[in-house]
Amino acid sequence: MKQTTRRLITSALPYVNNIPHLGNLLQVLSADVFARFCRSRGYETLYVCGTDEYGTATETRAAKEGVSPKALCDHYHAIHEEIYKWFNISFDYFGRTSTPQQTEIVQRIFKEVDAAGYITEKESSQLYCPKCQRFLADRFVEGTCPHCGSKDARGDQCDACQTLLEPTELIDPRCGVCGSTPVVKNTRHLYIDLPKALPMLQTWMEKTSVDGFWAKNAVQVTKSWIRDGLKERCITRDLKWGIPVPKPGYEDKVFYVWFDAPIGYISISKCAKPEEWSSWWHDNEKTRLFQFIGKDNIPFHTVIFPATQLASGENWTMLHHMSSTEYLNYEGGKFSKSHGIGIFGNDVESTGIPADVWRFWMFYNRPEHGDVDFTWKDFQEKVNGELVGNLSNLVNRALTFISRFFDGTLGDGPSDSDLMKQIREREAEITDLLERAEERDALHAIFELSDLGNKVFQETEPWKLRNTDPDRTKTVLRTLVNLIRDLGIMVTPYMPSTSEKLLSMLGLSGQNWDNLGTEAGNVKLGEVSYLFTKLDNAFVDALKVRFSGSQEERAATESASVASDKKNSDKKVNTVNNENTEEKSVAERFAEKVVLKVSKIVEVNKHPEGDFLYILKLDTGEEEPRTIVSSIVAYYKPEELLNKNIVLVSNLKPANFRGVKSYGMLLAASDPNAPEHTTCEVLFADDLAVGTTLCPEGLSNPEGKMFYVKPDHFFAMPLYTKDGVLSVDGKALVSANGQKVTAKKYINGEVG
Ligand code: B3M
Ligand code: ZN
Repeated sequence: MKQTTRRLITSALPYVNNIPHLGNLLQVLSADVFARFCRSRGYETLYVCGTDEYGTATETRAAKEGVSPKALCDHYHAIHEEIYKWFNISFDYFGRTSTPQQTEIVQRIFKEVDAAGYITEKESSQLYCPKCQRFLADRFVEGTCPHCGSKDARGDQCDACQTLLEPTELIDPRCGVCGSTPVVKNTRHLYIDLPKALPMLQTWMEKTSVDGFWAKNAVQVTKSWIRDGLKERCITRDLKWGIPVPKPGYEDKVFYVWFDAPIGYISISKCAKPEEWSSWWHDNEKTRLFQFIGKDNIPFHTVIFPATQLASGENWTMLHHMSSTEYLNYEGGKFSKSHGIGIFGNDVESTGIPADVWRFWMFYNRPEHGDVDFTWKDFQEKVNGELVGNLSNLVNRALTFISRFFDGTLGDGPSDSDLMKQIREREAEITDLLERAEERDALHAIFELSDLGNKVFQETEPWKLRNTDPDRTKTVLRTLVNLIRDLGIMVTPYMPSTSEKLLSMLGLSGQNWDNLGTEAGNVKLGEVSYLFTKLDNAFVDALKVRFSGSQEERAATESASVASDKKNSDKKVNTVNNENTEEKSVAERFAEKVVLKVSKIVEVNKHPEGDFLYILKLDTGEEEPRTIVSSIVAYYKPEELLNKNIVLVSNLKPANFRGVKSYGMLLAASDPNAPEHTTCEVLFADDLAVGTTLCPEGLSNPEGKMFYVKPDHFFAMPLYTKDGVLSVDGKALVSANGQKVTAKKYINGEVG
């Protein structure tokens, strides 16, 4: 049914240089469910999101890695895109904030707000690094904590004693980038006058609280912000990576990232719809703005951004529905990238668990009413209990029965009207819940309906009834077909691939929300197969270990699972290529990500703490020798290694092996058919000069490969020896003048 209002949907713009973990993924996923629901229900829908790229964090990180902020953003933006694609997020557009459109709209809004008298100026003193020639953001000043004496305190806080600090309180402060001593300097900044905007804001809020719908936490946080009194908020920063402030005297400054980020929703819409964006964003009649964020972002979306919009004097589309979730934690703690704890977007794929299963768990447990803890035990229980035991079971039992005893078709005839009435009533409730984006409750209600289907099947005992009352049997089964079809439609937003599979078993396509509760008619079943498989204990236990440790531990255990990872990655590469022929090939990705360099072993020592580990010193042709740790003691004596040339993965993320840091890994082949860790042949490259780099045949290393490749990514590459030649995905790895590396023992082997 074509709806009269339309839906403008946004999910919080993720910081570009954070790899999102499951908790961060909640927002894009939640908005995706809502967008898919809206499309199925007949709303004109625009779902936009993109990376939030400006600010101190990006600028400092880029400086530390020695690349431009733009290059850093390009790199991470691509990673985000890949992750969301894997999760099947149906953005209408996934953009970024570092665009000319963003600059234009941010500057325009600022000028309007300034002209309307909502901008003030203030002078303050701030730490300045004379060497870097820049003011230092609080958290990029380091020094000694005045309270506990910890030497690693930051300008905003001391992690050791948890005290909040002012940067000028630090003893012996140093610049977080270059280490030199900063000085105190005066600087002027611009502020947005929120107290002055308050009356406008309150008038708007009274209206939205009637028309719109805000999550409880959003209402509470916003109320307490206003009750505590709004303050003027600084909207400029002394940085280079940001949007220039178009005001005389502020040529060296840029806007604070939180001033520009929410405006990103608007500029990204402009990138998505260069012609129509303005009609989406200047319309409070027909357009409803639904925003999906985490609770820590509430005041920026309910106070500061709306105040900016109102102060600009334009008739902006304003927030209508605020869906702000609580936190998702991991096994009783926090996700931590640096400690390798928890599941991050870029390693979910390697678990081999389909995206729909992850999506199911996320929504079934969406933290709508309080914080939620991801535990592997709960994951296993919910998947096995609900997905397999409830939904998949109903579909399989009922459809297999119809296939077997009715040849896949029940013919025209009635369904059970009482039961249909019950089903329709529940569906109306589910629709209402989804209209308000109460996705968790709606999904629970969907599974309750599925449960009802199982009960009906069980109580009817069609396997007996078909002999005594075949007509009644068909009537009940037709009702179940209607119900299964409806479940197929209702899970579309949550599990799009599963929905497609389910509906195709019924021989149906092109179904949408309007079909709910109608007669499916005389369907002819296609092939019936299982929707999901059970997660067994051993599998889940292994994953739990894998995601619990430090990255170092992960790197070490991952090298043991090269073989199985490789099989997965082969599959994954094929499906990706089928879906999108423009996708980069594996060899291209390899060339882009991995640096292989011929290096000479100049020193071999046993690791004092590790029986199987050598500490090798390498000449890589660079100025400094390189240390790596290699677990090949069992296979080679020191004299068999000394002065030999090997192939080094030279940009592998450094990892600790029992206290010794390893800056890379040498390549060795093994017999793919032998048990793990029983065969090993180091790939010697004595014919190749030290410093030679290797690249897949026909490709060249794009210049400036300055990033580390993560062990997960590296070990997912299908690297092996084929007819004796070191190859990746069917392409030999060769030097610029065509030299190859060969294996003597494992002619067709695995390489890791
Ligand atoms: N980038 C914070 C975050 O990723 C911030 C959101 C911006 S929304 C306009 O959690
Ligand atoms: Zn400095």
